[in-house]
Amino acid sequence: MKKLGMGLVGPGFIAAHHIDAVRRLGDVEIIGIAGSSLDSAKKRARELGVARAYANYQELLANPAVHVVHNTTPNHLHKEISLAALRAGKHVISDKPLASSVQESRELFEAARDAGVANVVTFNYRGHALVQQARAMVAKGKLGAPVFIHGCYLQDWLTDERTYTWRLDPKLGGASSALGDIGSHWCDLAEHVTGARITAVLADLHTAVPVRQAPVASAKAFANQTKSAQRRKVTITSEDIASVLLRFDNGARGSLIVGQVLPGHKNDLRLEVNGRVASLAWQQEKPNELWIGHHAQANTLLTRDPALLDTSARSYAHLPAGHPEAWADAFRNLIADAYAWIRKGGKPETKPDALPSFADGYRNSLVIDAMLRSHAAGGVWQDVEQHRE
Ligand code: SOE
Repeated sequence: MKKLGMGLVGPGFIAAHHIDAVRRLGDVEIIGIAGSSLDSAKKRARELGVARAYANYQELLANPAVHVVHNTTPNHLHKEISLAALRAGKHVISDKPLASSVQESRELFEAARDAGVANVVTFNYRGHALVQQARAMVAKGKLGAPVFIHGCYLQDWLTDERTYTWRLDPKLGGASSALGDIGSHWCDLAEHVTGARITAVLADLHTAVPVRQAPVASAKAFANQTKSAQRRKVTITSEDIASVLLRFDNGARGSLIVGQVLPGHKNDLRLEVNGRVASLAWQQEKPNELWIGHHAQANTLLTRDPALLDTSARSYAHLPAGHPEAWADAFRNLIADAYAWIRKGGKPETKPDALPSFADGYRNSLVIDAMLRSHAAGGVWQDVEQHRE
């Protein structure tokens, strides 16, 4: 089988995981990395054992050996680079959120549709075997009709006011910070697992740390920045905590809390679905367990075991029970689905069911936008603009 060539633009925190996931596939050649300068690209290429470094994304796109572009740049660069890659006829795997605004996301969705290539947005939590199990259970009616869909995505890496990230700058991160960065994951996951669409939201956003002492040098997510000597004062306008009420198109109600300044919560993403017959709950920090709740019989805890999973979820589990699989494995599953789609030509009809596309990224940005509008209107219900291809 002919090897596909991949190139990556944006050598930050997540780049290593894209490269690692692609390496685990075995049949993809890593051609090179582009950064904002040749130096930064060279440094990252050396660290990750990648042969070539490019001074800019244009040079990488000009290489015909690159068939697939992974866009791992900060949000404000997503549109420009993904569009250029699509126009160059490349398949594109973009980090989430798809872009900085609804308009940009729409443009990208339309450009990808018109280009007829594979287009993927990394809502990677879909790649967990027990997430796929949960989705299969809801689809097969094991829970009865879902009535309450709720959860959280809580982190603490922005707790210290001496920590700063481009995600907090609306010009670089987009209008929303915590909601766009991690609330977006939860909304995608809730809709993916339940098959229900969020139709209306009521949101209350807040900036708990309104002034930060930012290190002069920019840093990667989760990096310890407290030791930096040179600092500048930055006023923060985007939210670091949010509470949202939700209504779904199947009549279900729900709620979501999101925050990135919450001591003790590292990457605490939880989703619970209560149906009329049974409930389920999944936590990304305990990804090998699925809680299944009953009213008139004992609750159960399903341990990830390929033999016990729905056939649709089995291919997302690789190790026997008792050998935990986690974040990197789920990320690899998403990338594996992406390349399976690419090998089939990237046409909509061959997209693997669990794989999030630019259409999902666009839809997700409509949901986050409704939350921002709800808050800006003083906390009133806002409809989510509904979009289907
Ligand atoms: C930082 O909040 C971050 O790396 C997000 O950007 C990722 O999407 C999330 O999965 C983990 O946390």
